[in-house]
Order: sequence, then structure tokens, then C-alpha cells
Amino acid sequence: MSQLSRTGVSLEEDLLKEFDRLIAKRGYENRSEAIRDLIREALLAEIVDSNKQVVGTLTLVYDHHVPNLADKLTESQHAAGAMVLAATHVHLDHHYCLEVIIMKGRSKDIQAMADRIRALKGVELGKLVLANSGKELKSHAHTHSH
Ligand code: NI
Repeated sequence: MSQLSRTGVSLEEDLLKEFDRLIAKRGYENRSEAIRDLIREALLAEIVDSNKQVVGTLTLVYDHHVPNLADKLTESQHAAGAMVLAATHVHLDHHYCLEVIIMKGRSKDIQAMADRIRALKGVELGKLVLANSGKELKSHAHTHSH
């Protein structure tokens, strides 16, 4: 862990109150931890528009009774080729499926893939989380297959 530096921030009282309400809701024990996470998020958002290699998970909830949706999801993953490292499928109930697609590639390619899938009729939730190792990603993603 690198050395900690202290810094002060001036904020309007109302804004600080709102911030404390938010971080309490999210379960943070103190402001420092919450601010660190916000800074990390902002730094990560910056790589979204770049060509940097990142890993990402796309979490989907969809209604598998919508005609052709399951086929379209399978097709789009085949078309993405090596970018898709793994996918996990859970049958939630009679209608809904949960799928988590783990990807690695250029952030803009992963974003584009997520946008295409989210736009499909029947996809109720599509949450993309991008991450990197903090350094440049090396090519050693570990995947476990059965
Ligand atoms: Ni299912």
C-alpha cells in the first residue's frame, strides 16, 4: 500500500449533509473511504473512452420468453470471439434469467458490446462494470472451465 496523504476539502453544508446521507446509505464508516472510492470510480471512468485493455462484467436480467432473445444473446457472444472469457447463466424463475458475461478487451469494444446487448428487446437490466488491475493489464486472466 502506498503512503497516505491528508487533504482538506471545502464544501457547502447542504452538499456535505447530502453526501453523509448517501454514504451512510451505502454503508461507509467514514468520509475518507467514500471519497477514495469516488476518486477511483472517476479515474476508472476516464479509461472508458480509451483504447486501454480492461476487464468487464456485464450483468443481465432478461425474459427468455421474448422471441429470439436467447439466440441473439448467444450470437452476439460468438461474434465477440475471444473478448468473452466466460459467461454464467442462472434461471431465476419461470420467466427471468440472470447472465453474467466476463469480458476482456479494449474498453470501447466492451462498451459497444454492452450497448448492443442492452438494446435488445427483453433485456430488463444490463449493468456493465469495468475494471483494471491498477496497472496495465497483463495477459493472465484466469478462467475456470468445467
Ligand atoms: Ni435461464
